[in-house]
Amino acid sequence: MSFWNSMSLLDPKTENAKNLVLYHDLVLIVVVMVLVLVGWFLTLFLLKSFFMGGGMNRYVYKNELLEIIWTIVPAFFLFDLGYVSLYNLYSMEVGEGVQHVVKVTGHQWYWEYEYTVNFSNMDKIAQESWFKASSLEGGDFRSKEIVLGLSHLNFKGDWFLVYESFMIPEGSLSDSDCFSMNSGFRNQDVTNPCFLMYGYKNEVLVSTADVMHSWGVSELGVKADAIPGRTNSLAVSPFCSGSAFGNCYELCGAGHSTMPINVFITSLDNLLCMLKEGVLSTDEGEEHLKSVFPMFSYLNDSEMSWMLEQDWSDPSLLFSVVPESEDLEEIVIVTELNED
Ligand SMILES: [Cu+2]
Repeated sequence: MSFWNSMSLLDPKTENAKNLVLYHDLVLIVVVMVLVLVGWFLTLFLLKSFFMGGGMNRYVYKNELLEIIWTIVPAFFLFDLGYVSLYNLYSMEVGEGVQHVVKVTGHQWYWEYEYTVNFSNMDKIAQESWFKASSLEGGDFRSKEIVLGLSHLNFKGDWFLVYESFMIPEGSLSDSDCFSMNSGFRNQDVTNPCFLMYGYKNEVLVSTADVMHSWGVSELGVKADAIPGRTNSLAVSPFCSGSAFGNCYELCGAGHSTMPINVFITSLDNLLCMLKEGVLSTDEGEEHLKSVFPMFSYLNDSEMSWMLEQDWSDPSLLFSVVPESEDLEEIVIVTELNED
């Protein structure tokens, strides 16, 4: 994020962004060196009668060795810069070991993010730590924890979480605080950020539903054009958590300036929990949950707190949580679900 009076490049959050900053510094050093050298020669030759007298004829004109040197030395500089640049370019390739994939689709004028969420890789300890942290906020996450604990048994296969990310207009900006994901920055805050994880390789697939856009986040050192009929891929491996901000970098119409990018970088555990919670909070997720657990609405407080303490990795527990007063039909539904 750039602030007033920030004169330098942004703090890099990925190895690639760091390499780009270093490359910028390297080029700057070479440019200054060349400028000083050429400036010195220029002054020398323009004021030759003052500096050299008749030496110009004797040492410079038709001096083939000098000409060879001032042809080869710049060539070496260009070769070095080209080598480092190519090295950076190839290290940006996506390659193998991708841990998390986000599909980004550009629209006039907002971004859409899509994730594949798999409930079978549920980690109970990780989920618990997330909800303990969340409960600091003061909210009641008890029921959600139970729902999450149970859901991995029945949300089989891949679920696609798709949401849109709009810029928050100036009038509805809220102040940032340490729990919400709102940054509070004018023309930069969005309704829903893009979620990436640090310490792992994320792949961002960039495409568009209408005209050309460009998804770029300078702190992550990435930018890819969103071209109709094409999908471009980016590898992002952040080394720290936090927020990174970007923009659309391809003029895409009247609302081009109103589609900022907000990337929320968090740990693998937190990210999985947030995405799962996202799936559960969709209409389809809720509907599925109700169809799978019809007995949820019959539980009283003490039964809920008992459920909270159970280890839900054991599917046979589901038989016993159905209240005794419940009619047989409901129990049959739950039993059938557990047999397959
Ligand atoms: Cu644009």
